[in-house]
Amino acid sequence: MSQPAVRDVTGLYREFGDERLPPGQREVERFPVLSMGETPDWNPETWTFDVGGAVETARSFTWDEFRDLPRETQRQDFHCVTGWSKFDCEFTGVTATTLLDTVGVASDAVHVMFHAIDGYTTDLPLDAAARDEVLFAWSYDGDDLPREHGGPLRVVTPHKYAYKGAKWVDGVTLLTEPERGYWEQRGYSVTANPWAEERYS
Ligand SMILES: Nc1nc2c(c(=O)[nH]1)N[C@H]1C(S)=C(S)[C@@H](COP(=O)(O)O)O[C@H]1N2
Ligand SMILES: [Mo]
Repeated sequence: MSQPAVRDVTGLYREFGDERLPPGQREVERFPVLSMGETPDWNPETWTFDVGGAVETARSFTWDEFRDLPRETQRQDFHCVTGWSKFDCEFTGVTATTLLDTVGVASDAVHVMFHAIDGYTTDLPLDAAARDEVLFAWSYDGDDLPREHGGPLRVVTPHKYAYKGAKWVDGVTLLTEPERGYWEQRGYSVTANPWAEERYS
């Protein structure tokens, strides 16, 4: 079987700045782990991925149903707000645009909240969330996503600091008014553009 084509989105920085490495960041080779707590347990029998709120059709996906959605492999950069960036990560998963098209976004939706099984939440304006480069990813560099990096499923947000990418994600809520996620309630930026160094609000 031939390998799926990899879509290289590492050039997206040109939308935001002149340099691939955002200001105040340093490039690292290894992939550090940053979690607020322990890596949570995951039960594939009972796990569901729920999309609700301001959508046309609320949906609850089983693991198999989620994995049947159209998938894509992308080469992306990863920027942590604490100052490290990792270039050329390959993630496979479902794009946010595919997922949102599947449920249909209601006309009054303006904001998105991501939920994870460790209780983590993070939020983004709808236009920042509904992008092809936002992936709900289950694979990293050709292998299953390691549990400490958010396996079985995480979000990656190469256009934002990485706290916008919920590890162990199990749901998305479309909102008609902005609400704040875990770090956003604690002073981190809602918009989190690395090229504008939007670290805190
Ligand atoms: N569910 C969950 N997602 C999370 C976090 C977390 O603690 N829990 N930490 C965030 C932060 S602050 C960062 S920098 C990245 C780190 O991802 P990594 O551990 O794969 O490097 O995950 C983000 N997503
Ligand atoms: Mo972070």
